[in-house]
Amino acid sequence: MIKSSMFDKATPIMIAQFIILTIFLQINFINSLPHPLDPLSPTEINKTRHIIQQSYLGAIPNITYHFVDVEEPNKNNVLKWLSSTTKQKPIIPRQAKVVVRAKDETHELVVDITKGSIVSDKIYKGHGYPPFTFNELFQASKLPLKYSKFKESITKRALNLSQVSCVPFTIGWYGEKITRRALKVSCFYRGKSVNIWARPIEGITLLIDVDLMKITMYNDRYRVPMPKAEGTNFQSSSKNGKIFATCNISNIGFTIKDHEVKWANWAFHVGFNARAGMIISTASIFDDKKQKFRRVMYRGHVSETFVPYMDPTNEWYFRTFMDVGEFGFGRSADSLQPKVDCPSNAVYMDGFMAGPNGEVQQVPRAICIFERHSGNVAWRHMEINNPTKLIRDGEADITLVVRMIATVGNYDYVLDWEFLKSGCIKVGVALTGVLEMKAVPYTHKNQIQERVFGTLVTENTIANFHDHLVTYYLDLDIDDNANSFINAKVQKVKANGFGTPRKSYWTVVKEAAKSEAEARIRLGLEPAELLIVNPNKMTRLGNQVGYRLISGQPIISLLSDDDYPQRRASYTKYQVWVTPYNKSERWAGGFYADRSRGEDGLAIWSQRNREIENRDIVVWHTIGIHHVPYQEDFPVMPTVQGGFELRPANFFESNPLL
Ligand SMILES: *[C@@H]1O[C@H](CO)[C@@H](O)[C@H](O)[C@H]1NC(C)=O
Ligand SMILES: *[C@@H]1O[C@H](CO)[C@@H](O)[C@H](O)[C@H]1NC(C)=O
Ligand SMILES: *[C@@H]1O[C@H](CO)[C@@H](O)[C@H](O)[C@H]1NC(C)=O
Ligand SMILES: *[C@@H]1O[C@H](CO)[C@@H](O)[C@H](O)[C@H]1NC(C)=O
Ligand SMILES: *[C@@H]1O[C@H](CO)[C@@H](O)[C@H](O)[C@H]1NC(C)=O
Ligand SMILES: [Cu+2]
Repeated sequence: MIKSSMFDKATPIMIAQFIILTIFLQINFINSLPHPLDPLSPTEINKTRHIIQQSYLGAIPNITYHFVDVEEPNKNNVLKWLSSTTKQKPIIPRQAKVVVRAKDETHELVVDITKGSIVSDKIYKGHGYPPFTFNELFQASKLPLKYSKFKESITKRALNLSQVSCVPFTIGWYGEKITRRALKVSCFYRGKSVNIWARPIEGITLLIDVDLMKITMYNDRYRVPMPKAEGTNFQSSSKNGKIFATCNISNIGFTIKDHEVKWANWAFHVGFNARAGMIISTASIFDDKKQKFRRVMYRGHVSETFVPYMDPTNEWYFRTFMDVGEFGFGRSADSLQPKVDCPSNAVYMDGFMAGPNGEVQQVPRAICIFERHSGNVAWRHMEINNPTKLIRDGEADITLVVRMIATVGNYDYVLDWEFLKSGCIKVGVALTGVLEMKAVPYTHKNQIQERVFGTLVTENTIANFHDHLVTYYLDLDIDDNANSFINAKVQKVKANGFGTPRKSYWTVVKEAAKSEAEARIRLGLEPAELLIVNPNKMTRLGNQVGYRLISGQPIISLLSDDDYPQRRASYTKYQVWVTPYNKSERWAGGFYADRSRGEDGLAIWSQRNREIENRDIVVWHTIGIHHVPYQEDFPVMPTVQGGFELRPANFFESNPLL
C-alpha cells in the first residue's frame, strides 16, 4: 500500500530533499568512527552506489536499488567493540547489504565501503521479490490514466479523469506459477474530497507487469454509485486544540551522541533503515547497587506486519499485505510534525535511505525522542500504622519515548519505544489513519441483502473487516547472551492437608523451554508468566535474573492454515516464538516477502526445533487487532492503542527507583 499523495508531489519533494541533503553533507563531512550498528550515513549510501556503478553492474542499463542497509555485523564483534576502550576496539568493516535488480534478475550484494569493493554477488533464484522502488510504484499508478479501456470505464461512470488517483497494491500469491513481478492498481475519485480512500472506483481490476511496466489484464465487472464527497474530509480548518499544550516542559536531561542515547539509568542506540524503520539496539540499564550498566536487549524492531482483508471477492481477495517486507516501514516513515506527532520538548533525528537509483534520500525528522510527563505515579505509599506520624512518599512517572510514524497507504502506525526508570520498556503501536473502503449501492443497512464484508460507515461505503498483526523481533540479552525462556504456568492446586478450610490456591510452575517447539505459545487461554532469564546469574537471594514479557491483547490470525496468505504469514498462528540467535533470521515473513510462498520465515526456521535453553535467544512477539470498523472510524479513525511491556523480574535486588 502506497503513499499516493506523495506521487503527485514527487518532483518538488525530491528537489527539496536534494537541496537539504547537499547542505547536510557539506556540514557533516567530518565524521568520527561510526558505531558498528549505525545506519549507513548519506556519504556511505552514496559511496555504496558509486562502488556498484563502477562494477560490471553499472554497465547494465537502468539497474534499480531495492534494498540498501548496513550488513549485519557479527554480534560478538559488536559486543567487543562496545566494551573495549577506543584504542583497543576491534576493526569492524563498514559493509552494506544491497539488493539490486538488473536484467530481470535479483542480485544480492555485499559491498565493503571502506575497501571500495563488492565482496559478494549472488543471484537470488528463490521465490519472492524485493520491495518495489518508488519509481516503479509511481509509474504503475499512472498507467491506468493513459489506458483507453480504463478511460472508457471512467467515462461510463460519468467521472472526470483529471480527478482520478490510482494506488498500486501488492498482490500476494495464490498458488499460481509466478514468473514476473506484478501489482494490481485500484483507482479513487478525488472530486471535492482530499480523502481518496473514501471514494473508491469499484468494480475494476488492473494487473500490471512491473518488469515490462505494462497493463497485462483489465477487467471492469460492475458499477456502483460513487460515495459522496461531503463529510469525507479529515483536515480541520483550524489547528486550535490539535496540538500538545504549549507550556514549556523542560527535559530532566538526555544526551544524544550520533545515534547513542543516554537518559536517566538507560543507554541505547537508535537506528533506522528502510525496512524496519526505527531500530533500538544495545539497550542497557545502570544498576546503582552494582555500579555498572547491565545488558537488557541487543536489538528490537518491527519484523513484519500482516494486514489481510476479509473480503474474498474478485476485486478484494488479494489484499493481504505484509507491509514491512513488501513496502517497508522506513520507506513509509513520515516527517514528524512538531507539537502534533511529538510534544514541544521533542528532539528529532533524520532518517536516510537509498532511492530507486541508489541515490541518498532523506526523511527529515523521521524519529523523535522526548521525555513524557504522563501525570502517572511511578510509585507511592501512604502509611497510617505508624504511631507518631502519617508517612507518605512517591514519585511522578517521567519516561523517555522514542517514536516514529509509518504511513503505509491509508493507515498510520505510531510506533513507540518507551523507557522507564523502573527498568520497564513499553512498546506501543497506535493505529490511526483512514480505513480501506469499498463502494456499495446501499445507503442504509436494511437495504443490504447480499453478504458484505464489513460495516456500513457512511452512505454507499463499507469499511471492510481486516487484521493488523504486528510482529516484533526482540533479541533480549538479559545480563549477557546466554538466556532461557520460561513459560511459567499459574496453576490451581487443591489445598489438601493444611488443616484449614481453604479448598484451593494457585502456584507458579516454572520450567525452561528446551527447544523451539516448547516456546510456541498462544496466549490468553491459561494464565502464564513469560520470562526470559539468565540461568547463570542469580540475585543475592538466589533468584534467576530475568525480564517478563507482558502482552497486551493477544491475537492470532483466524485464516485457515491452507489459505495462501496464511501460508505466507504462517508465523501469525502463535503470538510468541523463541529461536536461537542467528543474524540472518530477522524478518518473520521472510526476506523476499513480495509474492512469497511461505518458504522462508519464522515458522520455517522454527521447524528445525533447535535447542534454546541457556543460549543466545530471540523472542518474537505478535500484537494487533482484528479490526471491525465502526462509524466513528470514518472519515479518519481515532487512535487505537496497543502494545506490550518488558518488565524486570528479579533483575534488580529491589525497586530500582529508590
Ligand atoms: C557522491 O559520490 C560521487 C562519486 O563518488 C561524488 O562525485 C559525489 O560528490 C558524491 N555526492 C555527495 C552528495 O556526496
Ligand atoms: C532506461 O531508462 C531510461 C529513462 O527512464 C529510458 O529512456 C530507457 O529506455 C531505459 N532503458 C532500458 C534498457 O530499459
Ligand atoms: C474535469 O476537471 C477539470 C479540472 O478540474 C475541469 O477543468 C473540467 O472542466 C472537468 N470536466 C468535467 C467534464 O467535469
Ligand atoms: C517557552 O519557552 C520559550 C523559549 O524559552 C519562551 O519564549 C516562551 O515564552 C515559553 N512559553 C511559556 C508558555 O512559558
Ligand atoms: C542461520 O539461518 C539461516 C536461515 O535460516 C540458515 O540457512 C543457516 O544455516 C543458519 N545458521 C546457523 C549457524 O544455524
Ligand atoms: Cu484497521
